[in-house]
Amino acid sequence: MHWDLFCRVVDNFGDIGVCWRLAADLAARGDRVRLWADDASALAWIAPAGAPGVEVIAWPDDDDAGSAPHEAVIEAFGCHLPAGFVQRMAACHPPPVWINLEYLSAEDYVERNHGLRSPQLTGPAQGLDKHFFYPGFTARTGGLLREPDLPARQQAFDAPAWRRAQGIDLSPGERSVSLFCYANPALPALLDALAGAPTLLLVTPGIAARQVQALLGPNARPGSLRAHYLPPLTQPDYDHLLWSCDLNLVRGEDSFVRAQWAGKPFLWQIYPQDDGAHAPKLAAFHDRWLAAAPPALAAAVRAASLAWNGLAPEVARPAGGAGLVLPPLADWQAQAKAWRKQLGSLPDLTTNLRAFVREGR
Ligand code: TRH
Repeated sequence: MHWDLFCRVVDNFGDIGVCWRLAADLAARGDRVRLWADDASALAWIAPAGAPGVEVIAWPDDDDAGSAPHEAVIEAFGCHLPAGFVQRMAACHPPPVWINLEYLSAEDYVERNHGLRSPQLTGPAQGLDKHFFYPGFTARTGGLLREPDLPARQQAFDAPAWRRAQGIDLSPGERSVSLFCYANPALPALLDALAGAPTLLLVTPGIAARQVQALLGPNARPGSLRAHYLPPLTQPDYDHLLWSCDLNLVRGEDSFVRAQWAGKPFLWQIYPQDDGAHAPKLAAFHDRWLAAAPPALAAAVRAASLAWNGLAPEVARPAGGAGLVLPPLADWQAQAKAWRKQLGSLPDLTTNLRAFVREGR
């Protein structure tokens, strides 16, 4: 199969990160992908070597004479395709299967809307159908990106060797925690919670590093917390970071999914929205994620997640406490593996997408 995948970078790295991962997964299965991106600059560190079968192309001008559309066209995250390209889609017989790949959510509307057809009634797209494709956590959604060889790669992974190769020196008895976050007022509380045991904090570059440096400063905090500042990692090496750690702090969409495939305890900082829409989105994920966990653990993880996202009810703050209490990692580890097993029983997103297009032709 041949795909046109369109990506506009809104901000941060998830739009291009998700689109790259999808393009590389399609190509690894023998397909060919044209990835049209308005800003592919982050691929220089996310995927410096590129991938066979993926052609990265600058976003076309609306009126360009442009390429003939392939049999499947993905409009990622509602990025609005160039009008000239849509006109050429409408002139194809049969027209391409046109898919709007939506943002990931655990909310109920996803199952209701997944796969819906949207007839286009006006403009250059008149007569075409667009289909909504929702990633998700259940069999009635499009599923999650998961490469077929992921479990084998995880099985073969040698964490100490990888850390040595990265120049990460973990002391005996020290736990390792990765940090990838937005600006987060709960970071001091997290550092306080981590300082309770010997901890090496592996800090990703950018906003996470700036916050930790400001908080730890030259006189590292009392207690047993120390920081190691990472360079930008490739996507495979970011996976290796998640697999090597005892606890992962992730954000956005793609790292959030990768933390779940890592099968390690994690806290997700959801992309904050001014209208507060992120709160019910986080709650919906908690409900699915923790449904099968022991009730006491579920309550502790939910409380820590709400605190990390600045959504804990004030009354929940321990009197005089840091306001963020981490559950015992051993109990949490069992829940993380059980959740990964549950997700792993579902077809992955790329498998579902390819089947959807085959049925639509
Ligand atoms: O960067 P993000 O916050 O992106 C977000 C989300 O996509 C969110 O849905 C969207 O609304 C918002 O942008 C605009 O987080 P995310 O989704 O985890 O994307 C980061 C990507 O960068 C992911 O593919 C992992 C990758 N990455 C690396 O490859 N190496 C690294 O060192 C790090 C820190 C990340």
